[in-house]
Amino acid sequence: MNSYKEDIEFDASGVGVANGRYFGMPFSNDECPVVLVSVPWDATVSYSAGTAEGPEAIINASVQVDLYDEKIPDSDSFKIGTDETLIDMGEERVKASEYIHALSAEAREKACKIISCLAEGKELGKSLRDAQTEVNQSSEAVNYLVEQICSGYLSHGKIPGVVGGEHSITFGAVKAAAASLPEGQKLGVLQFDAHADLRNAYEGFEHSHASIMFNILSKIKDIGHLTQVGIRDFCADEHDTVNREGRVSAFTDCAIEEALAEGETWKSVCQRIVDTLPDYVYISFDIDGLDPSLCPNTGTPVPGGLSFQKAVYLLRMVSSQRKIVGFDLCEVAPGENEWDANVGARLIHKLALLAAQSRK
Ligand SMILES: [Mn+2]
Repeated sequence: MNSYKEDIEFDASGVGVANGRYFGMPFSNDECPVVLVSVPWDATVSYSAGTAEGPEAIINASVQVDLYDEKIPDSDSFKIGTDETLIDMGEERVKASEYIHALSAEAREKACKIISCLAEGKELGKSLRDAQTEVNQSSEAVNYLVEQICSGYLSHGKIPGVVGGEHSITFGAVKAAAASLPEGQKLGVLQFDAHADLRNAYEGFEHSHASIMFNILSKIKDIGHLTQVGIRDFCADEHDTVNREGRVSAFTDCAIEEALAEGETWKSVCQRIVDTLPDYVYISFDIDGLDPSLCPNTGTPVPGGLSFQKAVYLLRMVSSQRKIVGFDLCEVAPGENEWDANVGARLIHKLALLAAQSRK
């Protein structure tokens, strides 16, 4: 306990207290430069589900994260908030995250039927086509809700950090971030991912996790550039899009490893990555951009990928040279033990600290 301030209940060096908030931090969101928004949505996950349980698992794991960062003075007194937006549901008011979780379960059930029908090579009948429309509508409802929540924090000068959920949860957050920029500025999106996510709809879902970057580029105004890092699983069409669309730079896992093998330093590669980005940057971190040993239960793991420290080194460089407007961490799926959520909690802590540093 801080002896000089008896009234402070929170001790950053002590054992975290599970209170349903990220890192067990008891502060009101007004006091926090960064507010984390849980979005437990995983309706369109194609391979294995579970990311809807990501935010809660990360909250539980986050209480054991050490809040001191050796590179940032006062990092252990840094305050991070937890969104607790309530929405009206007729008579009662429910937390936005609980509403999204329920909507996700409903949409997921429909999506599973559609995905297994398609996997058998069959055409969708009328009822499944209707179900597809409903899943797309639920996706839009979630996108809108996330956009509204993030816009609220942005308008109060805060940095929203969205915790997913599948990768489609990025849409509303990026839309809000792009709309918050000063006149004439364009948003850069820095994407850590094993996948390019540039498909034009996937399995019939317009807001599929596999289409998120396609949707951001085609449906959101004022996106200046998309820079992808760690990409190692993509189709020919997506590769084509990267080459054709002048706003995309892909630092594939293969290209990065090749550069390092031939003697380029990671510092130099990171500088090339940062140089592609405009002043204002949104960071979208799909956990599968990391080595799968750090996220064994994520939906679509791929061998290769960044180490934790390499990713953090790049985040430090971006945050020292650009302004971070918002960020997300998605595709964390808890397994039988706490490992995936533990890595996720540590990553979200670095993202929050460094985003705030970038605005100083
Ligand atoms: Mn992704």
